[in-house]
Amino acid sequence: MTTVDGTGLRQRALDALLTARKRTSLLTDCVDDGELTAQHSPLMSPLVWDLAHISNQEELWLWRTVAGRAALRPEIDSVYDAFEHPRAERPSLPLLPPAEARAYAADVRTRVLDVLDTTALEGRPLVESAFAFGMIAQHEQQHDETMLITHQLRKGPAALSAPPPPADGAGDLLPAEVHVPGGPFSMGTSDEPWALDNERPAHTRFVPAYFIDTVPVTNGAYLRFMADGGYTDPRWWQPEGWSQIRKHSIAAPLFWRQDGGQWLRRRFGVEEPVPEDQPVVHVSWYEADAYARWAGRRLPTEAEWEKAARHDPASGRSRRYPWGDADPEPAHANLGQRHLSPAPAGSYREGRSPLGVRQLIGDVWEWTSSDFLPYPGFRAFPYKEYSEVFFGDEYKVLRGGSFAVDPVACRGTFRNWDYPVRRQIFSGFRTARDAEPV
Ligand code: AVJ
Ligand code: FE
Repeated sequence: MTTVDGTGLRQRALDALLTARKRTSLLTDCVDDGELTAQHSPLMSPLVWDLAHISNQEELWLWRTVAGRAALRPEIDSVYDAFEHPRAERPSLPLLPPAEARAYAADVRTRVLDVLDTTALEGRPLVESAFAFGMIAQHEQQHDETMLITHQLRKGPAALSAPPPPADGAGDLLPAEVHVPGGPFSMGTSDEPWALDNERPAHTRFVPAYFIDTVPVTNGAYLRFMADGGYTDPRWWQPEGWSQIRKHSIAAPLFWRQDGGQWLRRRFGVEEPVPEDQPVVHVSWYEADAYARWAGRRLPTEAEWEKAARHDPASGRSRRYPWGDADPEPAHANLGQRHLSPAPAGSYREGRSPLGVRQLIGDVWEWTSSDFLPYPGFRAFPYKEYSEVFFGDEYKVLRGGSFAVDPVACRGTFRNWDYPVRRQIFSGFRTARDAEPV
């Protein structure tokens, strides 16, 4: 990566914390106290829970653990422990009211900036390369994405707005798929300073040759699946996915509605015709899997996704991003909630991989066929509840990040996971197929 000394990482940590807080404020200042404390969906916490949980984690890791100071409000820890209370229960907890949550957040942050200023960034794994600060900035950004999902689920007029994404490159004539040669590549990382435990360590994977879609599957393509009876033919569906769509009468992506002959979607309080050129979003793993089978294809494995995103055939090296090792700039990818939708398929020419695959980073999270499992040599760090307790066959891996992901929480190695039934998340997909052996 870009070489950064201790000072550089301290500055980077400061920037990341400030950027995250700006976004947290944007997401929580645009609605009134009633909306902050309401539960907009049983799938989500009240926004005011996320707000105080962000600061409780910051206090726990940076104030108490890194600085070794006493708990500021030990009595609230259990309320903000995500494992003690499922989301559906959180509205009935004794939550800090909005003004108190904001005061707590400001107090923790003032103390933490002092800790960042005065802590030697060496000697302990937690502070090496400012890791704990980077981890907490990523945690806040992840909850900001969660809060954006809550905004999407919330009823009523729009509270957020943003300009539409640019469509540069969307007019380019592109092949439908790209061939990725078979062979080994380096998956995961051992030297990305703020990579989380589940991205580590770097290890060699052999991946047979395959083809992968140049761009994510679009709404237009998905509409063809729907028009072809995709939701009414059990041949395309895993049994659990078929039961889910039957039980809940699912026949389109979440937030879509048919009006006469036209499909509309609700997006952050505004209804609009479904844009055919944009990647489909708000589909479950089962929907993605069914579409792929209908198309005579399959979802890529996690290793295939990462090889397409990071492998540089010229050097044989794995890079940090599809475009190289440079940190994401606005021209590379639709990240950071600069826009409130994916960009048209083909956009972000500058973000393409050496083999020409586009939009691997940003726009929509991409479902892969893989279960969320540890890499060989995995070690939980700094706590088992970030990744380890989720390993197994219950969760599917998503890659690449969405328009709602900040660059600090997104890279070629970053792994997200969720239940295969989930569709309120900013999830889309691309498809793949085996290449015939030569
Ligand atoms: C990695 C997005 C699945 O939101 O459940 C936030 C991130 N972990 N607080 C989640 C996380 C603890 C996590 N995901
Ligand atoms: Fe959390």
